[in-house]
Amino acid sequence: LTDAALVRVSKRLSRVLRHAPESVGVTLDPHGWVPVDDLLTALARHGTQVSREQLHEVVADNDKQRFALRTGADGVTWIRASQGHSARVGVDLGLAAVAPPEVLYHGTPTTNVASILATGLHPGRRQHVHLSADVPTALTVGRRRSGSVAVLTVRAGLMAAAGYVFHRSANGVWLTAAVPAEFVRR
Ligand code: HQG
Repeated sequence: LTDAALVRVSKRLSRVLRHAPESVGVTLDPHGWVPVDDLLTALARHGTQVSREQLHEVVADNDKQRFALRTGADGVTWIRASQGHSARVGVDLGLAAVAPPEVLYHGTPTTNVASILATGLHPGRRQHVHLSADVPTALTVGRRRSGSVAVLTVRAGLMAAAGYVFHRSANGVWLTAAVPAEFVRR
């Protein structure tokens, strides 16, 4: 596939596997997985022809390793998004609670900063607040939306000590339900 096609299919997969499986008529299992063959059949029925080999290429080449594949003992291969799901899709990724590093980072358009400092980080339409392990990654996340980006520091160690739970997705994104304002620093 061309680079443009890889991105196009990746975006389509993100939409289906994170936000709208019903848009192509597939159902995710409770942990977010769907059999690859079911997904490819459904995509083809909705105008996106992707072969099994091409799907594997999209997964392997993906810049953020957004998708995970798993083959069961019965030989059936399943796929899911490793993170980023909408709350309304309601999947349980089954990730263990992990002790976070002392600080994590959150990149966001500067226009959000005042509100975040006042009310904390909310998951919005997603299941979790997404946090980055390093500043460059947080900058990349924040830049998706606007030119002017702020990187906020989250006192993850203090949060964990206070009983808040953190997970790390298979592709290294830190996830937590919400971050109260007292743990956010500019
Ligand atoms: C903001 C990408 C005002 C928050 C990335 C963010 C990530 C507030 C936006 C993943 C707020 C939600 C998620 C408050 C939060 N006031 N704004 N109180 N609380 N916000 O897209 O973290 O490329 O749901 O700062 O790499 O930007 O799609 O979250 O700007 O891992 O794979 O509300 O998406 O991954 O936006 O990004 P999002 P996010 P992919």
